[in-house]
Amino acid sequence: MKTDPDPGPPPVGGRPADHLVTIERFLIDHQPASATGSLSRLLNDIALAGKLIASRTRRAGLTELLGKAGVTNVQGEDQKLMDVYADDAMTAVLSGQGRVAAIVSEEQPAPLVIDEAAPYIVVHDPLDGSSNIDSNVSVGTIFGIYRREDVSRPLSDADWLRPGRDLVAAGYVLYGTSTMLVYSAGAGVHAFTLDPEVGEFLLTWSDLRFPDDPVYYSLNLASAPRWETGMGRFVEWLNRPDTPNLTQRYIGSAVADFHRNLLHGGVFGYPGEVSRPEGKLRLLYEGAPLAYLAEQAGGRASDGIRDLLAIEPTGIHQRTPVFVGDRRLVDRLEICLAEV
Ligand code: AHM
Ligand code: MG
Repeated sequence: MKTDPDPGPPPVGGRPADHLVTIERFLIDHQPASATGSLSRLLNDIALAGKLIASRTRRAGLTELLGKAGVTNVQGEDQKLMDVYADDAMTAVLSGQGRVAAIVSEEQPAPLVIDEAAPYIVVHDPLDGSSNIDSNVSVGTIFGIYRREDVSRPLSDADWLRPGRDLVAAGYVLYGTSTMLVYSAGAGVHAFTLDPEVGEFLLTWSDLRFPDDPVYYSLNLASAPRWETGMGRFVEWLNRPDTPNLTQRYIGSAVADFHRNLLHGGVFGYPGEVSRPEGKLRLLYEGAPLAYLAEQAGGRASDGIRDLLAIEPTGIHQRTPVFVGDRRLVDRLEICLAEV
């Protein structure tokens, strides 16, 4: 493996904000003329949940919010106290507004029906990377939003078992050195930083694009012995002298790895393993929202064979291998996996 060549501050492929604008104002100014404003309000609701979760994560070490909740979720994973808090915060802000029909959460065994007559379905991982939280490492809330095709029909699996291609918006709130909300509603990717003093998300970057020259690849190489052979070909290609001068960075918090690679260029991957070909990450509320954002930023995502946004889910907690980020790197990965 190459040692880190210290690439210095690489370029960010986006326009820095040249004026002060809150997310609330930005959403209103950028919604289509025909829009009712309902989606903008829903994104604002999620921004509020982000503020609540950010405020708790900042105080987590002081308020006995570190550690396990003593229960496991439906996936058999230990729930952290902060997982539970973040899940409750999302449910609280998304309920009772007449906008959300149902919520699918990593922390809930089944979809939570909120309002049968409402137009949107929200899928989310309330606190991605939460195994890192006790070590003060960045975590984030990942979300995706689907619009129901027919609100007069009773809610059913068909409302949420939908490919990422059907998303009308997606994004994440990253709780890192600062709190940042990144979203797309189909017209570019925009990033806002929370000013904790005034309690507002303020525009930082608009129209984020993956930079032309990728810098990072993010793979947990400790798992390499368990991957299928095509992955070895890809890692070998990444490290060839004639290939881009990439360095390896892996946080173990997919949302944070994705964010760094979006700003500075690169690819994140969580492959399947020979004995666990489905990998670890969840399609509906981890893979698909990040894939949607990647495509909006000029990148793409794949499960190694097909476009991640095209996969039709068969279960809400379905897992999938995920490769997401710089378009050419994801294309190359698919070539390496396809070779026999
Ligand atoms: P989580 O949703 O329970 O936090 O698990 C998902 C996380 C991802 O954020 C991260 O990429 C991955 O698990 C890390 O797993 P590993 O330690 O196997 O590399
Ligand atoms: Mg997660």
